[in-house]
Amino acid sequence: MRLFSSVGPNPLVVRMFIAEKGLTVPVETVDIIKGENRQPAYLGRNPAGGLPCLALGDGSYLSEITAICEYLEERHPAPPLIGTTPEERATTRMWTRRVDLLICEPMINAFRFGEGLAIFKDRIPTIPEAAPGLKRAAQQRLSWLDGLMGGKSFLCGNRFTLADIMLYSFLSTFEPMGQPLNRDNRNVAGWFDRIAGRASAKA
Ligand SMILES: N[C@@H](CCC(=O)N[C@@H](CS)C(=O)NCC(=O)O)C(=O)O
Repeated sequence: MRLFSSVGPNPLVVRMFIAEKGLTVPVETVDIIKGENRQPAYLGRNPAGGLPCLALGDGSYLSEITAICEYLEERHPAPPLIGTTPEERATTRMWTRRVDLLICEPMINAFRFGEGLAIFKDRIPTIPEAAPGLKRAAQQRLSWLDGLMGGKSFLCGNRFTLADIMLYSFLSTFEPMGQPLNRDNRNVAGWFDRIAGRASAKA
């Protein structure tokens, strides 16, 4: 296997997942600021153009972070980061999808349409006027999440999972780029600091 990686929250999700699994996967860095990922060589691996992308070694490539992490979990079940029972796996997928749709996607689109507009305006459809509203929507959902996190160590209770990795990767990436963590959300802030203390957070 070989991981095509870059700056940004999506590749960080997969690098953290790999680190938590204790796997060693060679990494090739692609320069997304210069648009190397929008050139034919990379589009041949992932026609959607996004990073990361996992080369499986048989000539095939996987992209989309949840698909890559599901694949790695099936190939390397221990330690479980999605789950060992149908109930655990479904609960992880529920929280992963919630944080993805309600928080991570608004955050990253706010960046693409705001601070990152110069990079993205000629690559994807952008809606600059939506950036402030998307930031507000993500913050409102974080406050909603805060109300559900009391007494919980992780999004799935006492299990550290892909859902935590995903939310942490996005919050930590955008914290210094126009979307700071609101520390009034004490449960989320405590959770964030716990995840930041894991060795994988530096992956
Ligand atoms: N839905 C994709 C998103 C991939 C994505 O947007 N990656 C960003 C890096 S965080 C990227 O490649 N941005 C540069 C570009 O789109 O040109 C996934 O799950 O991997």
